[in-house]
Amino acid sequence: MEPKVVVTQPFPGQRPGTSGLRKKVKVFQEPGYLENFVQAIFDTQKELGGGVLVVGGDGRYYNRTAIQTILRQAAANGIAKVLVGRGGILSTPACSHAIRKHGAQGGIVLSASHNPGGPDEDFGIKFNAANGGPAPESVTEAIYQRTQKIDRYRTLEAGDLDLDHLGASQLGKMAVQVIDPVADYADLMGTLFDFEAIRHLFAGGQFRMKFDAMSAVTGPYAVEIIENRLGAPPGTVMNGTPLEDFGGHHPDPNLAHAQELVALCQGTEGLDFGAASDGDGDRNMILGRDFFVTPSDSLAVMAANAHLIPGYAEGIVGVARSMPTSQAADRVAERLGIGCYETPTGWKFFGNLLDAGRITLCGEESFGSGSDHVREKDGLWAVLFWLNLLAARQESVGDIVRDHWRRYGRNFYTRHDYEAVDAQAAAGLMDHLRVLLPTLTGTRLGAYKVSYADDFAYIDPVDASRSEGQGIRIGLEGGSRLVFRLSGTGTQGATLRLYLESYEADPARHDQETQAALAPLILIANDLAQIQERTGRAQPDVIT
Ligand code: VG1
Ligand code: CO
Repeated sequence: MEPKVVVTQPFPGQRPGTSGLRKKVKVFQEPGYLENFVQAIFDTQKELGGGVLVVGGDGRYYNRTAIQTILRQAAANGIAKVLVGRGGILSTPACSHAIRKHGAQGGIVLSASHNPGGPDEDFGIKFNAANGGPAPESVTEAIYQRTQKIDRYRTLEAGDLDLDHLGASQLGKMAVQVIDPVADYADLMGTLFDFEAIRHLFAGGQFRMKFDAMSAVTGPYAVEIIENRLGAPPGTVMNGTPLEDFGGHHPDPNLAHAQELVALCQGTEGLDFGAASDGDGDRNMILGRDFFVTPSDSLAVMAANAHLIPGYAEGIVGVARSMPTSQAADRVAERLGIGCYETPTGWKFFGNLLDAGRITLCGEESFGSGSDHVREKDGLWAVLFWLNLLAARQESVGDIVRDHWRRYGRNFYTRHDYEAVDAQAAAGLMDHLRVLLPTLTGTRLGAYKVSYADDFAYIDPVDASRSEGQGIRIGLEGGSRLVFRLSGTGTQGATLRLYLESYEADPARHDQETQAALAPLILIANDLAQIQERTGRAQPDVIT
């Protein structure tokens, strides 16, 4: 096993987006593409030398190949030990937990999350720091800068390692340990939630639920936790076998992509509880019978009810939400008298707040929620939180949320995505809005007066780092908002995201249909941003 140095050339545009570097598999297959990025991680993250690294992915196409490449490079770059999930599998939250539990210096997560998988679909790579969380912008920027200058990478002349059996082996001077991807994570969940109460809920035989793993990484985790440890009937977990192409679907837990599950929750025979997670296991969708819990509401309900969950019984210190997430959680934080933070999109911005003990819970509108138990959002954690809540309150999902609205008011919320639009047209649309911004405050948009309009910039309260250009925010009187931003996870053209929110205090008006309630704002937003003229699209591709 000889170390070797391979001469290489930079690839333009290896800049990580909202959550790591995501490209088509075909791009990652170009000779040197993955290797360059991995070498840039080792070149810039010096503490990995002589240290421990965790590696795992969501099992999508190219996962195994990429892991073997990374192992050879790690060995040639002086990493002392790599922990890798069996079969190359680690959900994103389980990877975060493994980094923290083993005191590793970092981790490499292989996933394109909710994007489709397969030879013609997407792949991704992300570096997580020693706190278990996605690297902060300073680190991702340093890695990117290195990729643009790189001229050689180190690897080892060696064959593939067996990743399918637990145990230790050696690659050159580096130790490799294949670890159980599920056990530690399942144990952690057992420390946070009242498993006894949830077991009781299932044992009663009345309560019916399904968890849709969407043929992605959470299948084995959900079977172990929900069926084996909590005693839900076999078959509670659907699509539970991870497939390299996720069965040809988008492993994206929302009303558009999890239709099979949505249908099972409808009507008088509908399930009491339906839940789903995404490709890498960090997202969640929560459904009751004929009831969809928006992720923004889910965060607010969790914050308001955290004291009912053993892991949070002593109360929560604060909450954070990404900027486009609805302001429902803010109202709970205000009433509890705890800290409340608005961060840019992407989990990396929660890391400092969690590390500094300023927040306990955080979430995003994009079906992500989590807590200080790891440093990633966590799909199954959210599902177990809701199960624990249902067991504790003995009420339906819908009743719990409607009760929440009565207490706090309802934030109607929707996101409209225009996918794969022309990148220049999308950039032009954002520029157009930026030009308008300074003229908007104090004027009227339809029936609404504009209270503020800005391009969101964030100063991290812990380390004072500054992030600019994080999306256009237009706040309207009465708590309504319009938010526009471009996705940082797509692999084709640009994706425009339009986020809309309005606030309704009157319980008599809480039962309106969401799109209808937001219709006036939808019109204003389309008009203001000239969406149809500029993108050629009359309708969004996905509404969540
Ligand atoms: C999207 C979501 C964002 C999320 C990110 C990663 O980013 O909007 O909230 O953090 O995906 O999610 P964007 O830039 O496309 O809007 V996932 O489940 O990678 O890890
Ligand atoms: Co994900």
